[in-house]
Amino acid sequence: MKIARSLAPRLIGSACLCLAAAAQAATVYDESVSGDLSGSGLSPTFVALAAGANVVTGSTGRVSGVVDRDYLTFTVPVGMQLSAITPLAGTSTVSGGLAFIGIEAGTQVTTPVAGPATTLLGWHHYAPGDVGNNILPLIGAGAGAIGFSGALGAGNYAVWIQETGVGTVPYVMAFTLSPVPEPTSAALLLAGLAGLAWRRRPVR
Ligand SMILES: [Ca+2]
Repeated sequence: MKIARSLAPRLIGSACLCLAAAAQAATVYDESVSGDLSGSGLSPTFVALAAGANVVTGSTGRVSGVVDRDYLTFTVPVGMQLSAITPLAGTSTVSGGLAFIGIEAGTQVTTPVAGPATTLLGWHHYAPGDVGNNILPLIGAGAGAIGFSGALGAGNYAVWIQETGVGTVPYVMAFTLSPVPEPTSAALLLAGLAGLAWRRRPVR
């Protein structure tokens, strides 16, 4: 019994460590390993995301007049939300200018490359100054798009990344999934009281 008692906290501790490790940043797609992401908005590359920061590493830009557009799609599972999109160190743009990222609901980007943005949930022109910052709120505020605020809930999404300047530039983009926050204690209390009131109703 002594052994069991002393092991229990350690087992709980190691389980917590495992959960923490699962939430660490992980590379989920690297173009240098798995090849260029799809260049078609109608058939984006599917990328599986897990809890924590999911890092997609690729490159975009214009070479010989051809723009390497990258399209990917992913699913946010029930109980989770997309809480951040963060350009990480290693992200650059042609001459430090602006590159583009957009997101559309569903498994395709149907928005034409020349716009308008009305079918996008949002978009943002990212620059090296965005490195390390969550740009999801800026994407949600993209002009002319459907728009959103806060995190994006369970569902399918398609992302479009492009740099139209001449040259090839890398990007390292982290897509963070986090659990949908638990209801606040006040909300739980109200729900509990409502349940009590319902139970006290006379049976007819
Ligand atoms: Ca690419």
